[in-house]
Amino acid sequence: PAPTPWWKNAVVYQIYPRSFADSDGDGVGDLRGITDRLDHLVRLGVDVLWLSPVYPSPHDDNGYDISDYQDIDPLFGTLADFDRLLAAVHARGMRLVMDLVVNHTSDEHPWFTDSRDGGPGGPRRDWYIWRKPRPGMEPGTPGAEPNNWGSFFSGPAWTFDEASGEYYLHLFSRKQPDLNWDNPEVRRAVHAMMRWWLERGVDGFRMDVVNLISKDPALPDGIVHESGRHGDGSPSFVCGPRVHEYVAELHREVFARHPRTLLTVGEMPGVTIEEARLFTDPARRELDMVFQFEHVALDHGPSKFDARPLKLTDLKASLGRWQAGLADAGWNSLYWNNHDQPRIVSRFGDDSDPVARARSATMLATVLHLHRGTPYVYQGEELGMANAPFASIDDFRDIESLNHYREQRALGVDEERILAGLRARGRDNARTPMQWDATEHAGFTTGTPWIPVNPDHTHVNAEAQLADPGSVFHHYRRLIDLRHTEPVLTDGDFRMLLPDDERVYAFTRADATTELLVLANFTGEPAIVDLPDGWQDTGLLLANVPDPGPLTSPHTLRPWEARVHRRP
Ligand code: ISL
Repeated sequence: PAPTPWWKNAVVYQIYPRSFADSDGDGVGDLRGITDRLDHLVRLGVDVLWLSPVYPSPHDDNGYDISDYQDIDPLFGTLADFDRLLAAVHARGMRLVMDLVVNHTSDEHPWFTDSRDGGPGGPRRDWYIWRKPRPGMEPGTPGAEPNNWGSFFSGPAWTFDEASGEYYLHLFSRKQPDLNWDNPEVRRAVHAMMRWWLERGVDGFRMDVVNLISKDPALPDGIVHESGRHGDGSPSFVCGPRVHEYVAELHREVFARHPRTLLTVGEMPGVTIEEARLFTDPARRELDMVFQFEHVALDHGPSKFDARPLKLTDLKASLGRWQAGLADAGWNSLYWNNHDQPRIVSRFGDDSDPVARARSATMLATVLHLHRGTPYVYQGEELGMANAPFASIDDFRDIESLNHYREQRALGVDEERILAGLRARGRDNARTPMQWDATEHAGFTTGTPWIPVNPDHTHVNAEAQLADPGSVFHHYRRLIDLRHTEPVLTDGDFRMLLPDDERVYAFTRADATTELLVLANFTGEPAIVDLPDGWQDTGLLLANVPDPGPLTSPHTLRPWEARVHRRP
């Protein structure tokens, strides 16, 4: 059999550069700030850093709208700063992967301004997706869009260009026009750009919405769900007709030509298990792993801002299905948080008092890190950072939240109701500055941070947690260490126990020599659990409570308790 690829027992740490560490006092994090803080990541023990976008950008969507793929935004530094960061990462034995956003560019990218200004028939017109207005409608008026699709960030997915009388497609904001991947020139330009970064020394790519790059060229109207006014275009672009052809071409033209083994991750909203297997079965030579969203879409109604409590049995069913579905082929990412998700301790745990907070944060970490797949830690998660106390709409920065607010207000929805949804699910929860210490701006900046730091940094911060062996940080460090030292975590079979229990998450991992049992109480009350045979008094590998004591049958788990046992 082929040797196990290095990324199967690696842990990835995601950095959102804007909010990690600011070296020059302008209130925005930067590359030198990251370089200065690398020792934090060495102590934590992670293997790979994934940087959210640092390329030149008008920052309509915080850098996910790129206007130059081969440079660094002056806000974050220079290419020389980037090379120094990369060398410092490599010198510490870690690797660095770039965020690759090629479903769309910024509307300020020269590819798009050429496409727009050259008009129909111009040399780069076909690099983007242009269509005429709906026949019989007044161009530029509501309803005249080429189809009824809504954008992910509210409003129609089309914007009218007066000069040419045509519309361009944007699945995200109007400043993020979608590239036309059916055009081979576009694909060749993307391949060349990716090779340029690999030659510079980066170790791979996290590929933004890469399962949305191929659209059904007919662009048919979508169904209008009860929740919205626009049509749902996703059947025409989620894992669209030519997506595997384009991803396999990336492998052939870029990844396979490179001498080092890379990490390639496909971020894929709406991907099914069947599709994920196709993308990540090594025999098909497409990608190493997917990053999918099913488990973070269980606790809301038709709109993501319609927050509802999680049913633990739904979470187990979802994660369990993915474990089983990729058991013999393919690979998945394991995560609770990223820069688009509210903080997990506030979402599936309890951030209301210090003990419940540390317990629930470490319980959640234990459950996640003991699954099969590659674990991801999002900056601050290793401290148990929580959602922010946003008071009014003025506290939000994210285009998704601001557009949603405007749209809902225009529909007459009550302001407090909208704010409740934004507080629970808004992406800015993940984007408040990293909490390094208890000083004024948490050690993030000497200036004024672009978004306020969470006031809880006075007691939740890296400095305090490093000094406390019982902290969330040290629990994450131990979990990451286990990933490196226990082969059963990488390859062992996964078996879900107690699928119908609404309070306790339980499973085993097993290979030919070792078996692990994971028990986790997802509630703030004691929970009694009947053990499977033969686990009584087995060795304790890890727990998140003081004096955990031996495993009895039945066993009473304390509030938010998690423990891992090993046999033999
Ligand atoms: O958070 C979401 C909106 O509710 C997701 O649908 C998210 O937009 C989707 O997972 C794609 O995310 C990625 O691409 C976006 C960017 O805004 C996100 O930050 C990025 O992670 C467009 O580039």
